Amino acid sequence: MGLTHSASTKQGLKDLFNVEKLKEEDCVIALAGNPNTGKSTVFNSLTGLHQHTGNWPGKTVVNSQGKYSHKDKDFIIVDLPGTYSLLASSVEEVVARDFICFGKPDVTVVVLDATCIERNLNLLLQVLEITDNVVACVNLMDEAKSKNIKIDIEGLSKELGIPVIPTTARNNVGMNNLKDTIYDLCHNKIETCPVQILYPREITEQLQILTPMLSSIFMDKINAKWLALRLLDGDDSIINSIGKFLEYDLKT
Ligand SMILES: Nc1nc2c(ncn2[C@@H]2O[C@H](COP(=O)(O)OP(=O)(O)OP(=O)(O)O)[C@@H](O)[C@H]2O)c(=O)[nH]1
Ligand SMILES: [Mg+2]
Repeated sequence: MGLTHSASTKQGLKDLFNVEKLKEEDCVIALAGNPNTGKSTVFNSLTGLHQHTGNWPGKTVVNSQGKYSHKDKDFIIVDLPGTYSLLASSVEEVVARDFICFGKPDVTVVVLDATCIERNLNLLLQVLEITDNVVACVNLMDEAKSKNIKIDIEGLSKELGIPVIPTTARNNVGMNNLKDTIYDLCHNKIETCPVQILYPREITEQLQILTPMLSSIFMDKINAKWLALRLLDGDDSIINSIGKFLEYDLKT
């Protein structure tokens, strides 16, 4: 079966994710993160009252979307459910994964809790397997400061190969910097070079076979290496989502 549908198009976003672009050049931003890291606070700080809440199509999970303008551009931001991973073991994880993977947001912001950053890196590294266009927002910087936790923001940014922005969203601190960085990434004014995760030899060998095969089927519709990893992991839910969003049956 051919690939007939692109979720990243204006109509695809509307039909599959209920995300409506007013103009083709509007930028779509996904906001991901572990539960309770301040995603909704970041979302509220960016969008003010320009937001609305519904459900994800076919799911009972809340879908909050908002809008903001920065410089000369309009941004649509989607507050994803809080998840510890994207391995699709809960409906929230499926929703977050499917949006990042098939909704093709222009930028994904991963909100991290500055007081327990290591625990939060698991999700961030999973997002970096799917997309290069990522900003890490290290939130709760005030809490970290009061606990005497120091974070080497520049060092983290170098290690991860993406921009890292410190924020205290509750007090609107760092938000302009975050908006500037999202803007720059959306408009190719900065490039990322995400850290590459090294897998054991057996997996690397399998990846070398599977990735080019998947790449030739799906082209740039999905990150082929990430898909190969999910298939090697025996993740059935990705096969279902490929059927739903890319109209391709991987079982036959
Ligand atoms: N001290 C401090 N508290 C914050 C900051 N940002 C958010 N909070 C607080 O952290 C708590 C959780 O914030 P939310 O924005 O609801 O977090 P969330 O990630 O959306 O949570 P879930 O949607 O449940 O995953 C709230 O009490 C916020 O007021 C911050 O920068 N500093
Ligand atoms: Mg929230």
